[in-house]
Amino acid sequence: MQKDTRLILALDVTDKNAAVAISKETAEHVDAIKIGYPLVLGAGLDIIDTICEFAPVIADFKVADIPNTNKLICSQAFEAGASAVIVHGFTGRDSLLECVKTAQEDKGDIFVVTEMSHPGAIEFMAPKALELASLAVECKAQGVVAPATRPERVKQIRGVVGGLTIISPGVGAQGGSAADAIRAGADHVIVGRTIYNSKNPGKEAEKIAREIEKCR
Ligand code: OMP
Repeated sequence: MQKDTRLILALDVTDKNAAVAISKETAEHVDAIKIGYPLVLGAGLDIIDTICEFAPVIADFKVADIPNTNKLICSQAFEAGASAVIVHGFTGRDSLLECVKTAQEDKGDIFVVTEMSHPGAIEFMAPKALELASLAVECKAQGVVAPATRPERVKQIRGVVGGLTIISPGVGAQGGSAADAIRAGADHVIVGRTIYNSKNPGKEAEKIAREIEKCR
């Protein structure tokens, strides 16, 4: 993934035409577009290939199963055109290693969720987040997902993952700030509702990209 605008669009709309229109409007301001269950279930897996025309696609399937099932899910995502897949690490080393192996075979990347950005992540994920970050390093994942809603945690996670890529959701609608997340050590911020619910998604994406640019 290019580290150009450092902005990733979370395209959580469910309608194909809306997804294409928003991608077209925002493409010049984003480094990647993240697609998850809302859009794939609404528009079908082929939507990954359609959106690839505008930017590299990260398939956010939060893969969390036994190694063989993980392999099957990741290879479907890469075959559909995804450049990267987001997976969970809490299922353990064998499950995560299978994702990384599949990604290497398919020339893609794996991002591992550490501590999620919503309040509920404090219950079960926070106590294990640094271990999950460490597991991502040991398994040779490309990067991790860390919460923009808690920049201090992004900083701690950066301390664990060294040079791995950190992508950071929770900006805008969840209360986090793009500049704070970048200053704390995120490589890219992930923004969904603030962009796709805006009257002018292109302008909104440009505004956030400018905010990021200023804190370089
Ligand atoms: P907005 O809150 O609308 O900006 O969207 C955030 C996007 O990031 C959504 O697609 C979430 O599913 C995703 N996300 C989080 O919000 N928090 C996390 O901890 C992890 C993710 C993710 O893996 O992308």
